Amino acid sequence: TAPQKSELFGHPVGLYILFFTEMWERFSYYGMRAILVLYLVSATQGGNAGLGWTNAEALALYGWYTMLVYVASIPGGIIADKLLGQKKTVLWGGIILVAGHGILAVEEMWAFYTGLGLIIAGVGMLKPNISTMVGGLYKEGDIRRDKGFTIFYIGINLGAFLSSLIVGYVGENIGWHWGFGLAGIAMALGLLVYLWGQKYLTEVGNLLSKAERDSGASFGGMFKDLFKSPLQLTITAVLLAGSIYYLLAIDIAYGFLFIFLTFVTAMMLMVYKDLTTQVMKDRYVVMLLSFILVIVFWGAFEQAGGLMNIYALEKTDRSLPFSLPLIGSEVPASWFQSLNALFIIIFGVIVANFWAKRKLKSKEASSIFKMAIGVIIMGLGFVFMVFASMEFQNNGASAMYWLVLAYLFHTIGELSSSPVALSFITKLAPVKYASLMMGVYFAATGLGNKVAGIVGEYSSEAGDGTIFMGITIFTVAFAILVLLMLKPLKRLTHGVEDEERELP
Ligand code: LEU
Repeated sequence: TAPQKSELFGHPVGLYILFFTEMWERFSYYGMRAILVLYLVSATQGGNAGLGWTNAEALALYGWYTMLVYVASIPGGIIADKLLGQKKTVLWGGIILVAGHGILAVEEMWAFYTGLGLIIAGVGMLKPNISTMVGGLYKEGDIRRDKGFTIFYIGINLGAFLSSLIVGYVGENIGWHWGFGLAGIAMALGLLVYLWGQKYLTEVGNLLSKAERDSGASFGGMFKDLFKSPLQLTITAVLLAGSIYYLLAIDIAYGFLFIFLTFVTAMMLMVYKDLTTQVMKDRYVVMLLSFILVIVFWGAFEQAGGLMNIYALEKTDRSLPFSLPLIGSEVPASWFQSLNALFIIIFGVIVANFWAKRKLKSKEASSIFKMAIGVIIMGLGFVFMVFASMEFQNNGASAMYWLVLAYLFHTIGELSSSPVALSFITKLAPVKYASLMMGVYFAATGLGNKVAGIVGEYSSEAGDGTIFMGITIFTVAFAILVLLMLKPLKRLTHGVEDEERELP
């Protein structure tokens, strides 16, 4: 048989090629991210000199950067659908990323901004399209698809876990630019794996024929649809009013956000109109609705890097009864950031098996169900943070295990939601727009990040105990609402998951 067909541990070999490519890509992404803010705020003088920015300036750049990398997935998806196909777009994304991370090793301001720009473009081209390719390895109805995505997700977190420790250490102790350079080398390794593995990917990620790509709607006319019905008119009016208001209020960031949402709405309408059958249209609608769950999920979950990070630093008693080499007798606050990735590596397969078994027993295990349960488990994780806040009120510090328990619940929730969402998109998205839809999904996670930042900002007024409590109540209530609507939502999928089984 051809290499494409060969399997390893019950999955196509192509999965492992994508696994290691993405592992190195995430290694470079999260490694660079781990030292970015530290580099920005370090003094311009001294041994390991940084840029000497204020905390506020550094966090502002960080917020923009982490949102833009995911928003760039939309153009990245369009390039794949219309111009190159996913496979070649991933290749170019990888090359651009090697260049971007590599340039950051140069100690010059022009190099810094060029590097960031290239990384945004590179992630936008690579990340959504490599995810779509994972789905392409499995036939419709193959029960292994969800598990394949979980394996892929473990690769993501293996990269994230190792890099935050290794690049973090090199950046802080040897030099920031050595850390950035190391991220570049890691991405080069990913690129080599990808090139070497092409023979296992012959049937996935190829460009559709010109006739298929050019049929139906064109991007040129997409804005006309914004003004078609009273509902669309209302949505458009709100978006445009938002754009104008924020641009006039000189809050350029939010102004752009609204303009961007206007674009996305136009594109989504165009795609809807372009779909030819009611089944396709319904599946498309339920996919877009599931993105609301995605935004709620990441909007809560992403307190990890913000509020919970600061909580670990300022309000948690991190002292140990013994002393360890390198760190002494206090656990560094940043270590709590690695717990999520570590728990994913440990529990990934267990959670995926749990759901797969349920499915085989014909119990409820649809994607929407899993995602909603994931939101509930994640939301309940914040209850531990409420307890931690109460302990802090009484004792002036709270114990470390509250954070560990919270991250554990967050991770189990993530494993029930996030890889499932990736898989779900590849089941529902119309082939012609598969990459674009994945791009919109990642943009939704970027939006979730933004929401998390906004919620986090309120903690100084409301107190973090109240915020944690509020997040639990909102997320759990929202997910219950989704569960109540499970039947009609599932009807819209037209049984896309009913027939899943072990294919011969
Ligand atoms: N951990 C995920 C990743 O890097 C987060 C993403 C879905 C926003 O793939």
